[in-house]
Amino acid sequence: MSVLHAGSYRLSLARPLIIGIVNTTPDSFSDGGRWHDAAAAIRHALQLQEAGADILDVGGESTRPGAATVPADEEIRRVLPVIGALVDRGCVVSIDTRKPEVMRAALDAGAAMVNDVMALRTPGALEAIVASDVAVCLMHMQGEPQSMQLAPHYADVVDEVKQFLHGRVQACEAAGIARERLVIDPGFGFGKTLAHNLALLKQLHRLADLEIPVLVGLSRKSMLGTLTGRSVEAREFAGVAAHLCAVAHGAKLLRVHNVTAMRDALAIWNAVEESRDGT
Ligand code: HH2
Repeated sequence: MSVLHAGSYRLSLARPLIIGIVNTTPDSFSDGGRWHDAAAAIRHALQLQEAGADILDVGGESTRPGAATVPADEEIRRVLPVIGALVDRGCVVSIDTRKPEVMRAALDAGAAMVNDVMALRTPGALEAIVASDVAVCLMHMQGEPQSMQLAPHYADVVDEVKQFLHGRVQACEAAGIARERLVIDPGFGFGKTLAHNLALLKQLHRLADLEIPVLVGLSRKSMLGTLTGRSVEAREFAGVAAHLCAVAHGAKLLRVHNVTAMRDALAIWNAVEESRDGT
């Protein structure tokens, strides 16, 4: 049974974990502006915790296609009060950032995990993590958020994503970050067409071969809108279905907006998985 090491926490992955999304941004594609004020973001995060989130992922910069970049000091100003308040209340907090300065500030404030859509490729990011004992999510992205959806191209998307993630795991291990701290993520929607996303979802078990826990984030993403015709706010059922597909193919951590819906779906999943033969 695998266990994720995240700071002082040891998180069992015997059952899939739920990561609740807490965006403190004015412009996120999914909930931009709703929790921009720190007090509102903290209230929202505590509701997600109450609903059953195992980890709260706090982000201060949108990574949606074409999003504007945010200076590090502004990102720190947005996330730090939220992280501090959640850590004080005993929550397991992840920081969603690609900037080493923001990582360091979040770790000082007690974050137990770093979720980096750049997989620690930003100069200084690996160094910011090595000295700590936090968990790290390494995500695959082709290109940069500004341009990634213009013309994504792969010869074999699953193979290329797997090779990339394997390389980043090796770089982390070589730098001294223990395997038990690592999580990998194919990065749904980050430089990928609908066909690429579907291939990755269907063949997610090929990433599980790397023997590092797999995280997926499909919540409210445009592929769900393309498949159902639903607006961003009305993609919850599709999101639950997509995340359960991912769990069936080996995903161990699910990054979602609607924790209640995911928790109910996992209650069914876990009951079926853990049921006896009926003999
Ligand atoms: N998706 C988003 C942001 N961070 N991190 C990981 N590991 N995996 C993902 O799929 C992922 C991520 C985009 O979603 P959201 O946070 O809702 O929107 P925005 O980036 O616009 O804030």
